[in-house]
Amino acid sequence: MTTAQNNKKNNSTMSTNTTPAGNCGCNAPKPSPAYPAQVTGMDILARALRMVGIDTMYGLVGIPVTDFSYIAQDRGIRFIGFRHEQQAGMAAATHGYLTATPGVLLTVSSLGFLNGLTATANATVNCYPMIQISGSSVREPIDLLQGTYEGLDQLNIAKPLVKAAYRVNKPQDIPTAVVRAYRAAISGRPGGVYLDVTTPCLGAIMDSAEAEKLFFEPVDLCPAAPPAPAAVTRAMQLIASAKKPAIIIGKGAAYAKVEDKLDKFVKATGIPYLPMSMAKGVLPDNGPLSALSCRSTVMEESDVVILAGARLNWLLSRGQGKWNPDTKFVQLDIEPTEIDCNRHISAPVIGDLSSTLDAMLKALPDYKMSMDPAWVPSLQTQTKEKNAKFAQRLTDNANAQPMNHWTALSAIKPVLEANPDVILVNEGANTLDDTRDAVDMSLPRHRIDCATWAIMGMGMGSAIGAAVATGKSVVAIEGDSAFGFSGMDFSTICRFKLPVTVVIFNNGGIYNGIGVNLSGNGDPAPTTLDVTARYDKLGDAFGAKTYYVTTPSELSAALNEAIALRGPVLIDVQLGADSGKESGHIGYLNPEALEHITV
Ligand code: ADP
Ligand code: TPW
Ligand code: MG
Repeated sequence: MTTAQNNKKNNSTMSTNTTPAGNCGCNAPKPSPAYPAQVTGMDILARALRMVGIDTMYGLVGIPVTDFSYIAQDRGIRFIGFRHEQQAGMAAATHGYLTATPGVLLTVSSLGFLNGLTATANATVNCYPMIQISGSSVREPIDLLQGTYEGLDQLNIAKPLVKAAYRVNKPQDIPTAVVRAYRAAISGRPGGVYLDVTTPCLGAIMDSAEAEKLFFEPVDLCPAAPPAPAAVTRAMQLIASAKKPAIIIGKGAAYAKVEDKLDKFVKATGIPYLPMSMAKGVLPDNGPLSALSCRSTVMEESDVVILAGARLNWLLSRGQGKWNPDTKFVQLDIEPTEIDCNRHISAPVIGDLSSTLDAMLKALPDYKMSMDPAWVPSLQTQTKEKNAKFAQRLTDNANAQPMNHWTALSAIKPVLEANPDVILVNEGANTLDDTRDAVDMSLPRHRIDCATWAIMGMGMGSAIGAAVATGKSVVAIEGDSAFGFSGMDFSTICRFKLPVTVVIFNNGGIYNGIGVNLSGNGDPAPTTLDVTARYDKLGDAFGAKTYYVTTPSELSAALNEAIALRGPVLIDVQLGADSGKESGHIGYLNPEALEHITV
């Protein structure tokens, strides 16, 4: 009998009591007095997680967390087992982003911990709330470097990469540790939290009656953080004085679920908006006040820009470059240290966006806007022109053979726009940029991509997290290189029979498949993959419905069928190897030295 089975038999006391928090959903009968009155740290951990409302865990198990995963599953925590910890972490992060509660990742010690930590670090950078729980080995030989099993000083390695890191050494501390990790993940600016649980702590035994006293009902796990009234007044005065104002909506606004409040504010003031990539759809991309196609004009001409849950980071040229040096910024953010980090912010408003927008909406009747009446019409005219040009580009490429990115997207765009409730996951270089530009979003939190770090290798994990957290259909549009980072976890989509369609744009490489090996030694060029690879056969191996498509009409039919199927589907889209260009070439730093590079 495994420890987990043993546990199930002997230690039911913890799982059968009603919970103080009342939100764990365990409605089992009262414990029988015949049960041995002892529990392990693993029981306590499972119970503590349920008490704060955790109902799903993503992970990959082994020593020392296997038994814990069985216990947690038994106690009503859905366990989604992955093939690689990084992907389980991406799933947990996406779960956190979409639900505004921490996603949970479970890893084993040493390499499993490190594999998962990449995703927890990425979650921290992106302000997604998640908790990585990792088993760790016995501490004493780790600290003395005595070569213990999977010995690694995990807590200290995690610290610089996460929002907060804790270690729990004894079962008595587990409920407190879980609540602290939870609060750290979602309070203020959300982020990744590391919770180290040592093997002795997991395996320790306590009397149930004593353990029962450890649990408490945490009050207000994510408190509102209303802004200071003076900050709201300062911001409103500046906004009311603006001739050419604009709102930049970031994924912080998507996370905060403030679409209705933003909509009210935009409608009441008439101020146009511009979404960042993952904020597409918070307000409709093609709404009358959308300035999505006028990014340069906003940067060059707006006199007052409101940043709503968006950082002035590299994705907004750090407020430099094209930006008008006279533009004044209002920044609505929960994180005070974000203010002035790249550019002077005239009116910072620190608070949670929901409270902040409430305060701004309440103040609005006291102000009269001074917007130039020609500003919005000029953006609308420009939008029409830009969109017509863009549509022409899609039409011009619609029948190209072999297909290029635009051909494929001319087929995909109408299908996705006719299914607005499908969540779109997207990574790659050209595959990312072109899909983002081509597909209009009309619902919030329906676009998840490689985001702030522009990392490859979020695709399968994020698609799984999105499908599990929402129950919605997901379409992941992946470059062939991007897919390679997480491809094996397509099998996880299949094992859990998730409604996820993976569309792979195969142009045979990173950026494209026509790189040239300058040495002539016969090896592939650094950017070259395999344009003849049949990714659909990988899907066949795991029982997915698969398609190999070479024309836009095949692609459109396949995608429609796939979405209707609501199960695992892989569509291998054959592009030409010459489709796509290198992005972010650093040749401008030294044009002469790098001009011979052929990608
Ligand atoms: P994008 O990439 O879409 O521009 P960023 O990730 O750069 O978005 O910025 C998101 C911002 O939103 C962060 O500065 C973060 O502090 C902020 N944020 C996150 N949650 C909230 C919230 N509930 N209220 C206000 N600001 C928030
Ligand atoms: C973790 C560098 C940026 S974009 C990209 C790589 C490897 C792949 C682009 O090729 P793909 O798309 O996906 O086939 P397409 O349509 O342009 O051909 N390692 C990590 N992150 C990043 N960003 C890279 C490498 C990179
Ligand atoms: Mg490619």
